[in-house]
Amino acid sequence: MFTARRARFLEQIPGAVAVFPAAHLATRSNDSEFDFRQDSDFWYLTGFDEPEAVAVLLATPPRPRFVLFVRRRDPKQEVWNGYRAGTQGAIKRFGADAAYPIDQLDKVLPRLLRDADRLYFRLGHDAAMDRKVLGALERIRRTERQGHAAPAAIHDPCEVLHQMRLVKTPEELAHLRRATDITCAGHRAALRAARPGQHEYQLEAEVEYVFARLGAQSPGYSSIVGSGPNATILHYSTNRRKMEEGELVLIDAGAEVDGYTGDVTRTFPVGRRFSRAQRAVYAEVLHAQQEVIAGIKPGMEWNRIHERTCELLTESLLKLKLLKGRAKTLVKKKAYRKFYMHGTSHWLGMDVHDVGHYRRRKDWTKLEPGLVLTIEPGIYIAPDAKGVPPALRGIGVRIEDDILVTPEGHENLTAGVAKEIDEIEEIRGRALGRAAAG
Ligand SMILES: [Mn+2]
Repeated sequence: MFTARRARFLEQIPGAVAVFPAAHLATRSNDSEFDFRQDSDFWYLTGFDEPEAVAVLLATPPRPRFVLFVRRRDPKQEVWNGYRAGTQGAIKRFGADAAYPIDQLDKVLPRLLRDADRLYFRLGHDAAMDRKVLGALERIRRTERQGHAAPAAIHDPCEVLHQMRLVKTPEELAHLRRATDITCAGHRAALRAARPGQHEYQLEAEVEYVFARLGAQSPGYSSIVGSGPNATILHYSTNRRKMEEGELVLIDAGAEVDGYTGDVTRTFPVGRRFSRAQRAVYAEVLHAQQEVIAGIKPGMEWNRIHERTCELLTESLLKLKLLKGRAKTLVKKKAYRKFYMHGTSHWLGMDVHDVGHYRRRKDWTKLEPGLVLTIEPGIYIAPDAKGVPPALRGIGVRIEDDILVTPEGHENLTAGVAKEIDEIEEIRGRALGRAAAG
């Protein structure tokens, strides 16, 4: 899989060399570190899951090559911090044509870069690596009289690589489906587990417990569990509040499996049923989400998703008496922004906000089979919103699913979690009924 990807990448940069650094370990506090997560670009091309590594892909004569710089094996260190592949592992297990210890990078890199037409390297992403690469170029320039030349231009490899990552291969979709399946299971568990009097972090634990138990390596991003007014805070991830009967709770969480993540949001009552006001808002968001999903098919321009959502939600806000006036004028003035302030969609894959162009110059990206995107409309009414029916204040609703574009239209990868009002109330009723009985 990785060999084929590297070959496809190299075909697109004839005569050039590309350099990709691995992610670094990040300090959490004092001498302890965050769990290591490999850089997605590096991982996509190598499958190599260690820090302190650099991949060099050469599309120069005599033939395409893949060179890995890795940490030296070190039995003493490995006892403390885990196994290292070393240079032999890089060749045998990860398919490198050659491998060097990472401490040899400064010495070897000029040899790999010299005489390439162009260099593909993402400047500005990793300052230490910028210095190393620019240093290597300078050392090559000093060997001009020996007949060598430094690459004449530096390009961003992501122009090529991110367009590759945007269109998911069947292998990637298999990983992504595992991630979205586990994501759904976590949300289903939360939908059963929530109880009035519980804290948001306890519900977060229910979701993440299921993620971990089913094999997710980590959540793909910080889980959001916002109850009551917290549901109106878009990236709330403090998750410390006590949830009360009569409130809604919004959960935005995704499981990461083998480098791919789900991204799902559900909003449901902490008790058994939606209040009349909550139901009214929820029904509008659900309607918009289902309408927009129904229209997803190849050829559609990406920006139409958000435009259509804003049109639908403007009508909803008029119905809810949150806005007054003519729909057309309100859409033009973006009046919905007071209650719907984020975008409707983003690409999904190895990163929750995955890579790939949304727009190039004047042209919006057209949907095509193999793209995966979220559809996530919402309505958020601040607790202190002025000129708003009091019953609606403090209500926040978002509903989000992960959609695969198919040749025929689309497939909802996260249809496995309830979102219809009746379904949700039935699940909540059964869950709380059992709790009362048991
Ligand atoms: Mn999202």
